Amino acid sequence: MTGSKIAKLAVIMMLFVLLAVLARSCISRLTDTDVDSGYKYLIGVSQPNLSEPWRVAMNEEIQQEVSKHNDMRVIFTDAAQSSEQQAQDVKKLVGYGIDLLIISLDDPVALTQTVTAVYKDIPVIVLGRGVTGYDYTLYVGTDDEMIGRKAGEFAMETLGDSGGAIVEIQGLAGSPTVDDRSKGFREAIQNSKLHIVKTMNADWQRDRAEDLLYEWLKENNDVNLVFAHNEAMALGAYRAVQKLDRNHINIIGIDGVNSENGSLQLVSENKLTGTFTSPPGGKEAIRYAIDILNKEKGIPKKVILRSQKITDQWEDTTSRITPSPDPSPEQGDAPIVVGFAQVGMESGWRIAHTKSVIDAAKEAGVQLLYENAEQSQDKQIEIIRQFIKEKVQVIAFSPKTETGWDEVLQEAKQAGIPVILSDREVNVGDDTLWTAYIGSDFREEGRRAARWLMQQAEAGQSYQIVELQGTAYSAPAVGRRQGFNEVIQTDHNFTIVESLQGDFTKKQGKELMAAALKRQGAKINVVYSHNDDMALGAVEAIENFGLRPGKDIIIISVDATKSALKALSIGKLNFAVECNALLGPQLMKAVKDLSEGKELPMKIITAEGVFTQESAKMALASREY
Ligand code: GZL
Ligand code: ZN
Repeated sequence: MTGSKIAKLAVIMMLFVLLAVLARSCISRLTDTDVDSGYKYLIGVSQPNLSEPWRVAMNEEIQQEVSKHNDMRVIFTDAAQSSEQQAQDVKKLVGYGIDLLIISLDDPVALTQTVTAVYKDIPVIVLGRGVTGYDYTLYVGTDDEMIGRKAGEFAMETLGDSGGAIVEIQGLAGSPTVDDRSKGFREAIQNSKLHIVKTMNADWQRDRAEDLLYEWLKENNDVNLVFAHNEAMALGAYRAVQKLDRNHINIIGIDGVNSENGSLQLVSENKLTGTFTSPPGGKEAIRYAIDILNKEKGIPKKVILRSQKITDQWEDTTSRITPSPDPSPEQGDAPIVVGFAQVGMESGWRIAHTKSVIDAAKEAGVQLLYENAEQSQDKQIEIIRQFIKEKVQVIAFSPKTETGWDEVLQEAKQAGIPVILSDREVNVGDDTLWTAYIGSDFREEGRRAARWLMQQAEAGQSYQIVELQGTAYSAPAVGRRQGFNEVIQTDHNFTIVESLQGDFTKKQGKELMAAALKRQGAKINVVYSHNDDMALGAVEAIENFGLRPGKDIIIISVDATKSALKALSIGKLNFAVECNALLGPQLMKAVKDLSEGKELPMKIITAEGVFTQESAKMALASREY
């Protein structure tokens, strides 16, 4: 090629590169007119890739929701499956001066420090699959352990009593999403005749799943079902099975898109036996982003979306308020009637919770029928039955225990009355019997108590712990015990010498602690109490015994009500994990959303902190409860 030709080519190349750079920058940069048109908020969205329909749907939902606000702009980035690139994308977005980051992660571990760094300056919403830690404003997505468990139950249903051999195709190794989905699945099948004969990591990618499974199937015949952690890998599995003509093998996926060319179609074409949708959450992310940017109160920590099982008998389980049968003109603006069956009056926390719900109902113009079950499950069931008879439009309650509600919730469902769980969860066979749960992550509360104890412990010192449990079989007692144990069992210096059955009352805390001191004496150096009232009872018992609470014996409590903060500030308690009692506003928002026909998230997990003796002194003055 002659010299001049080369020169010409070089010029053309230069022009091309220049154009490309210009084009790229103007796609991602906002033109000045945008700024003049007075947009107020700039949202950045960072995707790890767009190779799954689920992620494309996520961006579409975000775009759709943003376009309803002319004061908002959004910039999307796509890291094409590279975690390094995604970290770069986030830096670039922050460089553009975004007001809030929405980030979805395939590799939460690699991106944690990037998210933590951004979270120091601007709000961050993590969207989609699980995330590590709590360094973000809000997580919107699914509960990975629950979805894994549902997939396991579905696998058992599919293979029946004869059971069978399963290949598990996991997403990116190390991601908490993978651990949780796998954990839920394995727990569900553990006592069945289903067994996992092979686990492989296909990093969420369809083609990788196809290649890995194809190679493995060539050498192995004994497979009845493939469980893939997302729908792209389930599709890859389907292609491998097809190529080897082994299509008796069932395939179950997750994160399906509940749309025409999504999961519905794959199942109806018999490519998948079934799948569990993960609502992308784009809509919810933008709605909460607006509340966050407008500094609304009561922003939750996690919003867990309800996953639908899609098989050939799919039925829509979203529940809405049935509009009152014949809204006559004067009835048209009649207030919504909500029946609230409160569990009791056992603690300071409970009084604050009740007040929060009653005040919020008044504020929202909701007619609240309030009844108190005085810590009796039978009475609580009776109250709910009464609400059903009175045809209230929503039932809300704080279930005393996790189990024993299937029947009465079935009756509420039959009557078309949605049920919202306020504060405590239930354990029922069919979780569509309740519409939404608004409350805490009790296991995390227990973990926080244990983490603080271990952080402040003297190296090599051993700790004998007395645990005062809350109401037997109640969700907070079960969760706080589980979470605390999960952390202290990592270090043999921490031993629970006695775990005593309380019921969240001060009286019981005092009696139980006095008895434990008689048995164990000064051997006890830590008390871990599931709530403040029992902890304050224990304080009195310790003083009567002649020891100094908060000095001779470390006392850790949960709730962080005002009385606990007072005890902390005078050194009689050492640490309090907050359990947010102000659930009224979020309950009434959920009731309003239902009345407007909006679908509710499955769980709204409240944001909560912790208190040391120092931070309690500062917080006391402004403490609402
Ligand atoms: C927790 C709540 C518990 C409190 C106790 O959300 O259910 O019940 O921790 C209360 O104080 O009795
Ligand atoms: Zn707006």
